[in-house]
Amino acid sequence: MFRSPFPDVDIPDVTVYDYLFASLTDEDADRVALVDGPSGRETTFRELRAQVDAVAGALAARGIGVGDVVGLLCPNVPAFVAVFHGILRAGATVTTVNSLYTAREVASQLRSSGARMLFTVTPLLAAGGAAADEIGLGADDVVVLDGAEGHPSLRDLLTVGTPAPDVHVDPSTHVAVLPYSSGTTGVAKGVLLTHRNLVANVAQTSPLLEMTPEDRVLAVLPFFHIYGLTVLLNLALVKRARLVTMPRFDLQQFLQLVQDQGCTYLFIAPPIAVALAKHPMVAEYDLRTVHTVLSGAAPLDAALGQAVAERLGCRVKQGYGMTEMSPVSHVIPASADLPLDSVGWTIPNTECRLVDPATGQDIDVPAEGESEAGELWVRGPQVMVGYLDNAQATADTLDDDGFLHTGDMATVRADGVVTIVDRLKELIKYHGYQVAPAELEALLLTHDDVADSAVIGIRDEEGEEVPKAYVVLQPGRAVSGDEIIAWVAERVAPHKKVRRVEIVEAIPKSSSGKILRRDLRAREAGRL
Ligand code: 4UV
Repeated sequence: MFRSPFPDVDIPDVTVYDYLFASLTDEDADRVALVDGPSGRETTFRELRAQVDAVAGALAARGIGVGDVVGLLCPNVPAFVAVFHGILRAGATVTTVNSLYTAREVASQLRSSGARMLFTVTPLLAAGGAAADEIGLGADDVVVLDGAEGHPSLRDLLTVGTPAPDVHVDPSTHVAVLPYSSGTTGVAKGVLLTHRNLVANVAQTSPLLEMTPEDRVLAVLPFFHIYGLTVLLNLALVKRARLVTMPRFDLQQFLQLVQDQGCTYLFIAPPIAVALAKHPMVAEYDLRTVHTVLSGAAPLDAALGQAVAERLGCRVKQGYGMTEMSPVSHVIPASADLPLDSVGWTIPNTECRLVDPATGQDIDVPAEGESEAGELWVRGPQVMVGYLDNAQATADTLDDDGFLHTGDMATVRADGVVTIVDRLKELIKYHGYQVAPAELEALLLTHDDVADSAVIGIRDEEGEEVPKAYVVLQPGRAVSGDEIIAWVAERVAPHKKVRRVEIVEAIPKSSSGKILRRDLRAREAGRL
């Protein structure tokens, strides 16, 4: 076992709202909290807090509070922030939904989480409205923030006038957010994250990321994903930094906003690093205000990270996390000079084990050099309570000692620096987004011509991880791989598309019927 090399930090025993807003000074209240990138519209901390309180009051007036789940299907716009924190302030739980989801996927999450209301925006109303309809929510339960015929709008909620309720919850047990993650195996499950989990992870990363009130942070990574929610949104709010929101990634708009808004701190995933390092358009903008870039959500190629640092003249660091850890467990501190292929040190208040998956034996921190690889286990105040209504998946992931088994293989150096070297679990990451093989396999089995299937992640020509399906056809059928690709694409969010299909005679399986993914991976490796 090894601990964080940093001293423990104090984790206040408060709700997320109190942590972010209770100590807001008059001076800070007049600072700009949010800038809507496309329009330039600004919201101060005072205005934001008033909106959060108003949303909480309006929800309380509708009878929404402790024990209720509310869905939030919304891109990065300032209203996301008012609504997200308003729901928490009302004592309810937010389930954040990927804004690229199809109606089928939104409905599945709303149903699983037991959502009683949905907040969305006009461009996503087709998917959100159909999903809400499917699970039996009425038009009045679907708030369309920017206004749509027949639905309440954010303006309606802000003018209800009911004061925010006095809610008393135990931050250690009360679930604040319910993001969905497939974890190490199976389909996506609700991840129970408490107020304490979220407060802890901000408090733990805060000393290492060195964000200040002078920072202008570009919010392009989605707030609905836990990386955007904790490290971007909540950290920037507590630091009283300025967040510039971007609803979707577009390189030109990204560069324009960095230049026009004087952004200083960028949170990215590796595909954005590729654009920043290689795209000719980058040279046309003045990006000199940027001092720090943090990449996470998928492995960053060290040479690529270095190229970004040199081109932008800034420091580039890497963080590692997982939805189930709220999400951060490791990060390269902003001012530390560590190899970019590492994920830095274990953050404060956190302990790790590296366990050989074959033998179950602990791998020790070596006296010098780097250890063998083992599965990374993590224990700390940021680790989830468990999965919603899924005791088995919880028991498979969280052990009796409180260690979360990440399903990632890592090494540790004598000085405690951790490097993620491989993924043991089924999960595929496409552009930093989760793709659960089990979900695609289940979907493929509903295709009339498909008898069996298995999905794994393979590397494409650019080294990008992409989902590949092995498909066994029903006898006498002759559907092509491209037809299957197109059929799946109609039913899932773009990042979950199957991008390669191979028709095979049989799927390799164990005697108990489990797909032998290792065999499929070995087969792919043999082709390289
Ligand atoms: O559950 P999830 O989608 O969660 C994330 C979280 C990413 C974060 C969190 C905090 C940061 O400071 C930060 O920089 C990034 O992505 O997916 C979890 C899985 O994604 C892989 C790994 O397999 C996790 O179990 N992953 C995430 N970050 C890295 C990574 C990384 N830096 N290197 C390699 N794999």
